[in-house]
Amino acid sequence: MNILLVNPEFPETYWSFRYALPFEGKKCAFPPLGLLTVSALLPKSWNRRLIDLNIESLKARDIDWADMVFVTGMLVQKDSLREVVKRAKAQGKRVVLGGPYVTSTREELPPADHLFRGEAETTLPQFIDDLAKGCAKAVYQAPERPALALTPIADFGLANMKRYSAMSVQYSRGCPFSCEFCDIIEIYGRVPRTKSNQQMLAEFDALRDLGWRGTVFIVDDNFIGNKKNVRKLLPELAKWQKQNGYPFSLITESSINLADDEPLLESMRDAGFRRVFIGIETPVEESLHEAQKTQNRGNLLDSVKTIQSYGMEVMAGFIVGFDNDPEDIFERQIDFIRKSAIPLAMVGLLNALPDTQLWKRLEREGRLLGEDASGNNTVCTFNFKTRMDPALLIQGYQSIMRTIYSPREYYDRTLDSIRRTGRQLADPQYRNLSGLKALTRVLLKLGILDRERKEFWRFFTHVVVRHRDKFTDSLRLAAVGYHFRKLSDSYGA
Ligand code: B12
Ligand code: SF4
Repeated sequence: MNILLVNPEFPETYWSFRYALPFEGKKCAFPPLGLLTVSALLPKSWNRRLIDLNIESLKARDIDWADMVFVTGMLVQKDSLREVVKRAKAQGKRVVLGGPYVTSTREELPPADHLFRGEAETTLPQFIDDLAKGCAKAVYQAPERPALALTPIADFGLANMKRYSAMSVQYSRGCPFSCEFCDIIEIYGRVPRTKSNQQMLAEFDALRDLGWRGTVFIVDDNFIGNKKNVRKLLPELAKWQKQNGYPFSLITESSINLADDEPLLESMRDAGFRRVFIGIETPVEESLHEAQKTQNRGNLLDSVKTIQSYGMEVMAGFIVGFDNDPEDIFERQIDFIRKSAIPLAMVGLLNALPDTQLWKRLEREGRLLGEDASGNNTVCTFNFKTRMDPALLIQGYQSIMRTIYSPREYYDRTLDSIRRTGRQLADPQYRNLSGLKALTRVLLKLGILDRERKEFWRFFTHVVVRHRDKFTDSLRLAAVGYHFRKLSDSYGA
């Protein structure tokens, strides 16, 4: 049996890092872990190949080779996903669809042969059984969410590792909080399930054995969702990192209450966590209350500072468009972002994702505009009637983007972040030749060709004089800042 696993194309968003990746000589930020996991659930005797449309194109002969085509996707990938299904069907192939889009959408799906809603750890083995008996079903939905003890080590070797800037592993699924706009809790549940320490160490071993060195993204919805287990895992990770010479620089996502637990922060630092993404959303208390984001309480700026003081760069999500947003929301967001020293501030417009609490409330209030959200919250569209005039919201949103990614603002914020995070281990991937190439590309593009080169040299000089230990990290941040600036420009901000 030949299985072709296809990851559809992403549009340009913050997370595509499309303008930053060429500096590193990479094509895509992260591999599609869902598909690599699905691959590991298939019988060992089956042949499999991965085509990630974010690094290569799908050719007719790739489809020809396959007996079945497995496609994944998020909402933002739906156009590309539809195209892949169309092509595979046109070539007469059996098509299997799964992933977050298929799981959560209410839209009509393309004509696949088999749909997998939810996680596949129990349903895929069932499908393989049914297929052998000639009675495979059209839709598979597990009666309950699977224990992660059933999740095999992903087939990392299937991915062309050289083309990605980071590798991904997953420790837990689900989040204990109940933010109104969030679809994580609808898809993956409110009881965080974790892998065992042995499973995690085996995944780290697997990546090390495949030769991976550099960034590893622990792609949890909320890494500290199950604090009891995380506390037991971290010392083991720290030990592993030390024994292996710190090959991985870790990134993850967490709720902001991480700042209230300094022993946990200390363990994360020791285990090699260098960046953490946090959903801050807004500095406006009434809007946080509306979003049921109860964990974002107290002085959020102080919480960010505490996390940074443990050597972790804070990245964060921000949202405008809540019913309770005051007229000066845009200035308040800019002010917060400036004071927080968060270089990568991902600001988006509120969108109602299918089946979320927000979606249900807006439906009750008759405010839905009848379209699924695009999934891309940086595109200036709404799928519900906003309280604030939509034109004002878009204008304000663009003014935030224009301000926070203007080179002076961005570099100042980045220098503040560098100061606050203090001395840390260097990112391993920059110790080699590819680091040298990246440096040349950054100097050429940002230091010579770019119209904002004066600001770059001001930043660069500061780094060389005062923060030489953060040199490679600074180059990464300069490249990412360029990506955000280009993106803001392309949105007309
Ligand atoms: C890592 C991650 C990313 C990474 C990249 C992931 C990648 N390359 O695929 C980055 C950071 C780039 C990213 C970006 C975004 N992401 Co994201 N991301 C995640 C996260 C946290 C983990 C994904 C992962 O690897 N999971 C681990 C695997 C094992 O789980 P899985 O993919 O669900 O796969 C299982 C099942 O779904 C199923 N399955 C999956 N595919 C298939 C296929 C077949 C054929 C079968 C049978 C089964 C199957 O089997 C697997 C095992 O059970 C998820 C949340 C989550 N918990 O999954 C959000 C999530 C997928 N992202 C989401 C969103 C909204 C985004 C962004 C749009 C955010 C934004 N506003 O910009 C961007 C868009 C990307 C872009 N470039 O433009 C949403 C998607 C919502 C939706 N309904 O589609 C999620 C669910 C989280 C959320 N609510 O924010 N993301
Ligand atoms: S903390 Fe994050 S993952 Fe958890 S419910 Fe809120 S938005 Fe969703």
